[in-house]
Amino acid sequence: MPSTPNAQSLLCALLLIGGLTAQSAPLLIKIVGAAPLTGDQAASNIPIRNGVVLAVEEAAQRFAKLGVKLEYMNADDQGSETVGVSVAQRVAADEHVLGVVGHVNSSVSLRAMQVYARSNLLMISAASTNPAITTQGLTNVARVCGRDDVQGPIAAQFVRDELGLRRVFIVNEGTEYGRGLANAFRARAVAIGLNVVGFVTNPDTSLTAAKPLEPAFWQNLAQQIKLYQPQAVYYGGVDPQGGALVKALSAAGYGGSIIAPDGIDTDHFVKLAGPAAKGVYYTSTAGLLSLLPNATGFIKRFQARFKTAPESYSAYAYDAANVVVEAILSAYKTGNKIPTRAAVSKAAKGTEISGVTGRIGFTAGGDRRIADYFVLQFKTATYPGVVVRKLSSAPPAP
Ligand code: ABU
Repeated sequence: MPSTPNAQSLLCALLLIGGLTAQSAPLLIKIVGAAPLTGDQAASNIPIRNGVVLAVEEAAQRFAKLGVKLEYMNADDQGSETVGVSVAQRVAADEHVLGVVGHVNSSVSLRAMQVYARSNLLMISAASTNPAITTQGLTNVARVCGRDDVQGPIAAQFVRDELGLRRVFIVNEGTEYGRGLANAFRARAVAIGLNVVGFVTNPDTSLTAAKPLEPAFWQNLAQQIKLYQPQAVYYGGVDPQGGALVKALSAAGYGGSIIAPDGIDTDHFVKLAGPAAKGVYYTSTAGLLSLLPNATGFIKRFQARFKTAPESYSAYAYDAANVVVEAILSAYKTGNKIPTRAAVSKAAKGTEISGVTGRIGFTAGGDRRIADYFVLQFKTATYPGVVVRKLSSAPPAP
């Protein structure tokens, strides 16, 4: 027969367990960096992820004073919608996670944010620019970058007003991001009298390294584009396909202008396009770090930590992570109480910080109240380009 512990020994055991728990398991909070960290977009997203790592490491001391261990957690979505959803499910299932900085690809953010919404887990993207991220009224979602319904029209306006061109050919990678930008560019282009001579959507919407498009696809496309004699080609998409397109256009002897969005605001694009990157224009919702008044210290600390220079969106990821940090701290009311995810999401929408990228505060939908937009050009085949235009804008009215 099993022996029955008496009340005194049971109490001792409970006290021992309680004591051990308090000593060996400090309260733990995790902040996640979600981005493509492997695959063909990894090179352009590791600098973004590192912005989150730096912010979390710097904030750890503030949490330690509260008896809380703050930890960074990686979430590699590979730039894939399906991987992104399963990664989001894993992240949401970890009760220690109180905030996600990410994702980067809008098509991934759009799906992952629905998973996070089920537990009201905060997601702040540094770089997902598709409008639908913040127009759905989710209380757990925000971003520190601008939007494609501003970015796309700016490019069309630039082509007409600054480059003085009329005949444009539009290509896009087929994702919500690329297609959305192409449509936004086309709508403004038509409205201001540009002649859209062609519009091609990539038939393969996979962005994963598992299914890269063959160089022949781009070579054929470049030849076809030339037949339409455009004065400008607008590309909506990210750098793997943008690099291939720009290279193919150059090889085909295309001599007109090329303009693309922030998906090519990466050193990786320049490496992929090679000498053909020279002269390419791009819009971005991320400013040049060298022009940001508060960036000097950030650049030094980033360089010291990762032995490489930050890219434009690294600073936005750093700021997004700091918004998460401030939201958790403000929701962390008293004592050893870990705030709920709902409390953190609510606090984030009301958080205001003076970040590396400027003043950050949010609309009810989660957009940055005032976002910056830039037109840049790779004057040489080196990253980053130089700013040729800048403007600031509130998000379009709902
Ligand atoms: N905005 C650059 C990252 C790509 C995307 O939004 O899908």
